Order: sequence, then C-alpha cells, then structure tokens
Amino acid sequence: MGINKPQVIQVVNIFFIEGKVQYVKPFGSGHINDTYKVKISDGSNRQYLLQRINHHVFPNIEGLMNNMTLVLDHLKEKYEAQKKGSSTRRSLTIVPTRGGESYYRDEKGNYWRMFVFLDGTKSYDIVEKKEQARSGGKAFGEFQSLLSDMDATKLIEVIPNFHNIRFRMDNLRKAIREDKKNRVKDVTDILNFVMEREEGMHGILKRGEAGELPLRITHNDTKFNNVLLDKDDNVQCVIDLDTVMPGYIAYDFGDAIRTIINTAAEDEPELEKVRLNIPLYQAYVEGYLSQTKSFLTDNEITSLLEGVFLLPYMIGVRFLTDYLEGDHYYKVEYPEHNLVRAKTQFKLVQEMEMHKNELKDILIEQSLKHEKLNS
Ligand code: ADP
Ligand code: GN1
Ligand code: MG
Repeated sequence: MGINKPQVIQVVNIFFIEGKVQYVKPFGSGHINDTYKVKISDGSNRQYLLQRINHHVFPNIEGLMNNMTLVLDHLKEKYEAQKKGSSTRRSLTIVPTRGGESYYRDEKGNYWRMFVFLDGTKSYDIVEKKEQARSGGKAFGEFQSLLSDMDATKLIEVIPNFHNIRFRMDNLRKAIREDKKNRVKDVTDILNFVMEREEGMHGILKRGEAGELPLRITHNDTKFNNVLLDKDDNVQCVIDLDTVMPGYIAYDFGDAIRTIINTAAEDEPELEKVRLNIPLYQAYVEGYLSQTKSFLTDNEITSLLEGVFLLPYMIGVRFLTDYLEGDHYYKVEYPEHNLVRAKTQFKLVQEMEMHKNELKDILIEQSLKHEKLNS
C-alpha cells in the first residue's frame, strides 16, 4: 500500500523526538519492511530510521518487538559492562513513541517503529574486501557470543519453522500442486535440481531434533547487509533483529556466507557472474571463529559446512515458492524477479558443490588455529 510523505511525517511525530522533520526518504534494500531515513532540521543533525513493519510477514508485532527489546537490553548491558565503545553505537536503540511504546499502530493498521540512525555507517549488498568479511564474521560471532547466556525461552518463535527445510519443501510442493500462476511448466529443470538435492539437506534439522545441536538465540537473517560497518570497515552494529529467536547457529553462519561468497548480486540475471569468492569466505570464517570457537560444541562446528550448503538452497526454495505462488511475500521489481533470485541461489549451491573440499579445509584449518589460540 502506497504511503505519501506527509503521512510518513505525521507518523514520525508520534515518536519521542525533538525538532522539526527536515526530510524523510526511502532507504535501504530490504525485501520485507519499508524503511525511511528521517532528518531533523534543528541544527543538531540528528537522524532516525523509521520502519513500517510488514505485518503480513510478521503477524505478531507485539511479540516481535518484545523479542527485540529483550535482546537489545541484554546486548546493551553487556557492552556497558565491557566498556567497549558506546553501547548506543554497538547495538540498535529504539526510539519510543511519546506514549512510551516501542511501536505504533496507525488507524489503517500499519505498524511503525523508529531507531536512532547510526551516522557514518554503511551496509554492503556485495562484499568487496577481506577486511569487510572479517568484520562481518566478528560482528555476527560477537552477537552470538553475547547472547549465549541469555535464556532462549524468553523469546517467542516470531515465524514458526522459519529455517525448517521440511516445512519449506512442503510449501514448495503445495505451490507446485496449486500452480496458481501457471508457472510450473517453465521451471521443470530447476525443480529437478531442487528435488535431486532434497534428501541431503536435512542434516541440521535431523541432528537438532536428535538433540545433537543446542538451540541458541540466533539472528536468522544474517545476510551481509544486516551488519553496519564504519568508514574503516570496523564493526559497528548488527541490525534487522526482526527474526531473533531460538535456532541453530549453522543457519546464521550459512546465511551470512551465501551473501559474502557470492561475486554478484542476489538478483544477478547473468548466472556466469555468480561465482565464489573464497578469500572472503576464509576471512569471514576467521572473524567468526575468533569470537565463537571457545563456546561452540564440536557438533556445532561440524554443522557449519552443512549450513553453507543449506542456506542458499533453502532461500532459493523460498524465492521459487514465492514465484510460483504469485510473488506475495518478497518485494519484486519485475515479474521474474523471484525466479532470477532463486536461480542465483541454486547457482551458488552448484559452485559450492564443486569447491566443497576447499570450503571444508578452510573451516578445519581456522578451527584448529582458534583452538590453539584459546588453549
Ligand atoms: P529490512 O528488514 O527491510 O532488511 P533493515 O532493518 O535491514 O530492513 O534496514 C534496511 C537498511 O537500512 C539496512 O540494510 C541498513 O543499510 C540501514 N539501516 C538499518 N538500521 C540502521 C541504523 N540504525 N542506522 C543506520 N542505517 C541503518
Ligand atoms: C528477507 O528483510 P530482509 O531483506 O533482510 C528475508 C530473509 C531472506 C532475505 C533474502 C523475514 O530479508 O529470510 O534470507 O530476504 N526475511 C524474512 O534476501 O523473510
Ligand atoms: Mg535487512
């Protein structure tokens, strides 16, 4: 539903800010929420980030905001105790409404929230340098580490079965059966690719169900543009906490890798451009394990490689399902957009299959290195 600027400005004024709004402008490249940068015109240069939360994707906004608040309070407490930089730059700060709530529901049923905008930061859709990948690894590793002593039962499952591959495959099969847009006939090769690999993609789920992998508080949307870096590519802040909930760490690891290792954009139509940048993978692994090796279990370490294969596969399945269902979940810019996205994810899986040993060796080598450092 389109929203015009005066309406957005009206919403801004519901929140606890001082001064007049100088401008609001659409911001970022997320697929789910609508994001606006807000600037205040009182000489203070204060900026905010306003978001309309997609309540079709997130049906329980109250539960979601409660999860987010609990996690942010926990992180802030940790950063303050460590005196490691300002806690308002290392974690998101929610700006409450004038009534003291963490979100606002307008008369049309839209849900809104606001954060302090972190100046001098940048997020990357495509990673360019090893330093960026290493910082990203440190950021998500530290996020995992700081939350490792938080009680996971305090959080609700915001989207049930979010990374459950059995559930995602059931949804794909339903979309194929219903074939609402008559698109199945055009994707038979892709469906064969998916079905041939299905059985091999259940490892993490099965090991989790068997109690071999601990449920931790995980981020569940660790694509690289959900971490903010500063101008020198140092970690600033992990963002986009809509999906924080209990999960397995291999999911977060794999989701980050699929975006870092890709030499092209997530929606690159020319598949020959979709290749693996293995040095960036290595840098991420190094940064990630520097923060996590001391507390991850051996089973979790061996699950990481499975996550690397599973996440592009599963996100590909989700894009493909949305394409077959008529594009109601992800924002699309043209009719084939979800199909193009699905194809890039499956191309990544194919490339990874060709480089499996290399990917595995790097994990083993980095894991041993950090074991020595920790002992
Ligand atoms: P979505 O769920 O739609 O992906 P995000 O919460 O990730 O939305 O925000 C979209 C983009 O806005 C991010 O990729 C990042 O570039 C930017 N962003 C988000 N929060 C902040 C913030 N507090 N300060 C500065 N930039 C931010
Ligand atoms: C969505 O909101 P955004 O763009 O960060 C999606 C993720 C997918 C991602 C694919 C709640 O993330 O699960 O991995 O698109 N978020 C949700 O780019 O479904
Ligand atoms: Mg995002």
